[in-house]
Order: sequence, then structure tokens, then C-alpha cells
Amino acid sequence: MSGILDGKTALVMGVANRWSIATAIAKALYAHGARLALTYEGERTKEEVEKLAKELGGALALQCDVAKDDSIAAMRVVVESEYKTVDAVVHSLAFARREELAGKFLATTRDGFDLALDISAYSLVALTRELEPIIASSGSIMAMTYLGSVRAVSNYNVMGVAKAALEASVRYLSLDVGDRGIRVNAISAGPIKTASARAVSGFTNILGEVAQRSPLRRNAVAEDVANVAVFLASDLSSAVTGQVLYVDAGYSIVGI
Ligand code: 0WD
Repeated sequence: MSGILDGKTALVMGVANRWSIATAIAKALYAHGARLALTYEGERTKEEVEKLAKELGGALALQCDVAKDDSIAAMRVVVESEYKTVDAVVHSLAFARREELAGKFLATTRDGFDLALDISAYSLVALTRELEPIIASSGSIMAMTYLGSVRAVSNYNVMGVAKAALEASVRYLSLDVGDRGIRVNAISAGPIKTASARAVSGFTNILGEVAQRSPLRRNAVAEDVANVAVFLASDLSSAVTGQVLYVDAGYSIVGI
């Protein structure tokens, strides 16, 4: 069967378990013909990622902690030696201390702020710089974001600030790598039940609210996001860059 990603190679970062958005994205990219490399943060997620890599055509499974420049560089060396170039990079990871995803944003510590912005936003800059030389011209980079970047969502707190920085980074990076035809975009996903989402206090209420009020009267699921990731990885999105695409069943456009 021929797919729209035939002949393309994709690097997918952020698989933690089978509920991760990155898992759905990896499966969809593979189903549409892409060859994959998957990364895991450390020992805790290694086994899960290696298992998924086997299921997805014997994908490369590599360790990469985005908090460390040498870890990113080591990952790039292996990807380059195995695959030479990559066509798509999926950044689907974030981190903030659990206690800072509840209560007042005002209580955010300097350390907690730095950590959340480092892992969740700066990592995209570091990755893009390191990988740019091996990204094919007309390649596509994408990151996952959330409405809490542009609206004050209770409990999302410092992660909202990190997502605002991530979205701004997408725009600046798109300007920097656009001359090589490389595109950089973000997908703003509606709330999806994953380990990260459950760390946000009151998450279940958010799911209920979106299902009730969104134009489509449901929540987006990881597969909805994955389909848009396939589009962004493909040549069908060849003039789309610097954008935030909402995959949220329309929730973000609803007024009172
Ligand atoms: O409702 C949701 N689930 C939404 C998620 C709505 C909108 C956006 N997003 C975003 C998240 O903020 C994140 O950027 O989507 C992305 C993926 O999140 P996910 O699939 O919801 O979460 P999860 O399955 O927990 O995967 C995120 C993973 C981490 O998982 P754990 O649970 O182990 O913390 O990010 C990875 C880690 O595997 N991660 C790192 N990877 C490399 N280096 C690092 C790191 N330093 N820190 C966390």
C-alpha cells in the first residue's frame, strides 16, 4: 500500500506509555509509510519505547534527555549514522513539578519556572539547532501545545507560560530555518487523558467542560492529533509554517 509518508523518516520524541500522544503519532506516521526513530527519556520509559519500536517496523529506539545538550548531541549522532537525514521531528514532551500544577500561579518558584521552561520550551530550540543539519530540505518540525498558553486556565499555571514560550519559539525558529524549506509548527491539542494531563489538578473537570461546550460536543483524542501530525509531516502542508493548529473539537473558538 502506498502512503503519503512513503520514503520519509520521522523522529518522534515523548513516548512514555501507550496513552502518550507521541504513541498515537508514531503509529499514524508509520501507518502512512514513514520509517521511525523513537526516543525515550531514561530507564523508566526505555522498555515501553523499545516495545513500540519493534511493533512499528523495527524503528530505532534511542535515549535522549532533552535537559542535556550532550544527550541531544549523542542522539543526533546515532540518527545520522543510521538514517543520514530525517524529514520530520515530533516534539511531544513537557515537564513541570506536580505541586506547581495546582493552586496559585503566584506560588511558582524560580527553580520550578526554570525547569518547566527548560524542558517544555527551550528543548525545542536546542533540538532544532542540533538536528537542523540533518533535517531534509522541506522537512517538518512540530511541537505539542495547549490553550493554557493564551488563556489563563486554572491549575495549568507555569505550564501555560512554558507553552506561550514554546509557541513563540515555533514562530522564531520557523523564521530561522525557513530558508532551507524547513517548517516549524505547533499543534494545540484539546485535553487528552495521559499521564502528563493527570498531573494537572482538576483535569477531569476540564475534559467534561470541553465535551459539553465544544462545537463538536466531544473531546479530541490522540488519534485526532496524530492525523494532523501526519498532515504536517507530509508535503500536503508544504506552505504551512510558524502556525499553531488547534485540534480541540473547536473548543477554543467558543464564546459565552
Ligand atoms: O491533554 C493533554 N494530554 C495535552 C498534552 C493537551 C495539549 C498538549 N499536550 C502536550 C504536552 O504538554 C506535551 O508537550 O503534548 C505533549 C505530550 O504529552 P502527553 O502525551 O500528554 O504526556 P505523556 O504521555 O506523559 O508524555 C510526556 C513525556 C514524559 O512522560 P512522563 O510521564 O514520563 O513524564 O515527556 C517526556 C516524558 O517521557 N519527557 C522528557 N523527554 C525527554 N527528556 C523529558 C526530558 N527531560 N521530560 C519529560
